[in-house]
Amino acid sequence: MSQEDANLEARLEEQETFEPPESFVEQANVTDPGIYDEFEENWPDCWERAADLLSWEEEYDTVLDDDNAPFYEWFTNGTLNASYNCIDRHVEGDRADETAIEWEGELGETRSYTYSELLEEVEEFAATLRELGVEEDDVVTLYLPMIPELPIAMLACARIGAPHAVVFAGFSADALATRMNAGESEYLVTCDGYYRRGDALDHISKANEGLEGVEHEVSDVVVVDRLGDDLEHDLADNQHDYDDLVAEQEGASVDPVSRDAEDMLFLMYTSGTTGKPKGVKHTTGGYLAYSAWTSHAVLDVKPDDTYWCAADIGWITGHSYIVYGPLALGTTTMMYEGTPDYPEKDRMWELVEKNDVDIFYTAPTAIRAFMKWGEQYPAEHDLSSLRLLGTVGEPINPRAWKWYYKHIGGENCPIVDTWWQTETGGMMITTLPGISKMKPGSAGPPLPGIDARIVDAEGNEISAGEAGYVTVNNPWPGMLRTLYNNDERFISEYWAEYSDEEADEWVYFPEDGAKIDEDGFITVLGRVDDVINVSGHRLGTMEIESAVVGVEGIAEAAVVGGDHEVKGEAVYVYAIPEDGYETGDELEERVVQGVLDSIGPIAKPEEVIFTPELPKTRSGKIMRRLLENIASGDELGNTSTLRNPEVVDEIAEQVDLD
Ligand code: 6R9
Repeated sequence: MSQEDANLEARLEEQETFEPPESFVEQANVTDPGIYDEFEENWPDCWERAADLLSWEEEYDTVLDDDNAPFYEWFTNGTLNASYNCIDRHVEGDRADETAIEWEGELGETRSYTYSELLEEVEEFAATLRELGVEEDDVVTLYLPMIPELPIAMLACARIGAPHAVVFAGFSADALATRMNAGESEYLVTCDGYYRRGDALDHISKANEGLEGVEHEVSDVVVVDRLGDDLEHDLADNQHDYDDLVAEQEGASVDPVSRDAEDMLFLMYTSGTTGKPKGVKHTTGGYLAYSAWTSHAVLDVKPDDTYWCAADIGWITGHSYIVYGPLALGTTTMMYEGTPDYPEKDRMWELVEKNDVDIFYTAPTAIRAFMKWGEQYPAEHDLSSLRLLGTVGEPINPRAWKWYYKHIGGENCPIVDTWWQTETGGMMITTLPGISKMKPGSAGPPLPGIDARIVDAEGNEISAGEAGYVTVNNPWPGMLRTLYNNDERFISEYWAEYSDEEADEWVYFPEDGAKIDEDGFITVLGRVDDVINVSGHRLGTMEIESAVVGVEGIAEAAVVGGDHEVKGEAVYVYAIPEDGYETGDELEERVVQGVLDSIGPIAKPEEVIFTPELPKTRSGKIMRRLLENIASGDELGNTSTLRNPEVVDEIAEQVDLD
C-alpha cells in the first residue's frame, strides 16, 4: 500500500459522517429538504405524491380511511391494475422498445425483454392461467428460482387479479406444502431445476414431494423447462409444460382486469414468533404506490437507468425492488440467476461493468463476503457507471459500509441503508440520498410521512443514545393489511403491544430494537423476538426447533442466533438427546438433515451442541440470552438466576468459538 493509500484508509476509518457527492445531488429525484415538513403538514394527503406515480383507472376518493383501524384502507374506491402500471403504460408511452428485464443465467447466457416483449409474454401466460381455470382472487403459488418466468408469472397473475404467493426456491418441500396449505392454493408454477455453481439442481422432485403434503386438491401444475436435457423428468396428469401451454396462447391478448385499490396483489409468507409462518397480505393500490415512491425517492430510479437489486424475488426485497417498484417506474431491472462467486469471485462486478449498472442494491452479508474475498476483485472492473448503492436486510457494520463506499462506489456514490420489513411493503427508515448526510452503521431518519419512533417498554420516546424499540405511530400506504385468514393474529402480533384500543390509538410494533442519536438518526440493533436474521433472511427459531425435535432421538431443543462474521447471525442448535441415543456425528447429521428437510439450506445449523439439560430460569423458561452469548463467544453475565447454573460451563466447553 502506498503512503497515500494508507492515509486515505486511516481517514476513512475515522470519518463518521459522509456528505452525498455534489454530482449525485445535482441529478437526484428528490433534493428539497422541505419534503419532511411538507409530508408532515399534509399528512395523509402527502401520499398522493406516491399515488400520482401510478395510472389509475378510476380515481380514488379518499387517501386514507381509518374508520376500522388498524384495518386501514388506502386510496379507497380507486381502481387500477398492477400489470398495466408495470408494463402497458410504458409500451403506450415511449418505452416499448426499451429493456424492461435484463436477465443473466449462471452459465452466462442472457435473456433480455423489452417492455413490448414483456407485455407479450405476460399476456400469453395470463391467457394460459385463465385457460387452466384460474379466476380472479384464486391464489397461485409460484415456486421458482431467479428465471424470467418468475416475474412474468407474477405480472400475469396481477393482470387477471389472481394474487400470487411466491415461495423462495431454496425452501424445502415441507415449507412449500405448509404455504400452499395456508393459502389454500390450487395452482402451482414451478420448474424442472436451475443451475448452482455450474451444476444442474433438481427442483421438480422437491416440488413433487411438497405437493404430496398439500391437504386439498391441486388442480394444475405448470413446469418451466429450465434445464432442457440436463434433467429428464416425468409430468403427472395435472402437470403441464410451460412452453407447450404458452405456445397455444401465442399472440393472445388479455385485458388487465380492474382491481380495487384494496384488492390483494399478493401474499408473502414470513417467519414470526410461533412455528407457523405468517401470510402477509399486500394490496394493489397502496403497495404499488409505495414501492414505486420509495424506488423513486430512495433508490433514485429513473427510466434510463440500469438498476440491479441482487436479492432473490422469493423475498419481499425482490418483490418490491426487482419487480414492482422499478417496473412501475419504467426502468431496466436486472436479474441474475446464480451465486456471486461463480465462476469467479468477480462475477457481480463483471455484470456491473458489462451492463453499465447505475444503481446496485444488496445485503450486508454479501458485502461482508465481498470484503473477505478481497478488493482485487472489484478493482479488476470499471465500476464508474454506478451512481447509488443500497443495503437492506440486516444491520451493516461501519467497516463493511466503508468498504462498500470505497471499493464499490469509488467514494462517489451515496449509500442508502434501508430498514424495512416484509410487513411494511417498502422502505421506512433511511436517508434520502440527495438530501442527507450519511452515518455508516445507522440507517438514518424515518422517511418523510413515516412516524417511526424509538420508545421504551411503556411507549415513551427515549433520549438520544439509549436503546429502545422501534414503533410506527401512523399508518402508511405500503403496510400489510392483515395476516391471511387471521385478523386476530394480525392484531396480536403487530398492534397489541403499544396500542390503546379503547382510545382507538394504534401503534405498529415491528419487533426491532434500536437507538436514536441527537440528529434523529436511527441505528437498528436487530430483532427483539424469537426471529433470527441469517444472511439477511428471516428465520423463526420456533420453526427450526420444531424441525429438530421432530428428529428421532431428540428430546428437547433450543435454537438461537449467534454472531457470525459474514452471515451476521448463524443458527446454533442446543439439543437434549433422548435416553438411549448416542450423541455423535450420526445424530448430529440427522439433526442437520431434519432442518434442511423442513426449512432448507438457509437454516442449516452452524453447530449442533448436545447437552443433558438446557439452562432454565427458576420458572422453567429457557435462558435464550445465555445460549446466544455462548454461541457468540460473549461474556455470559449473571447466571445466578438459573435453576441449573452448572450446565452452562458444560455447554460452553463444547462450543468451538472459532
Ligand atoms: C426487507 C427485509 C425484516 C427484518 C427487520 C430487521 C431486519 C431489515 C434492515 C434490518 C437493520 C436494516 N432489517 N433491514 N436491520 N438495518 N437496514 O429484510 O424484510 O425479511 O421481513 O426482514 O430485517 O430486523 O425487522 P424481512
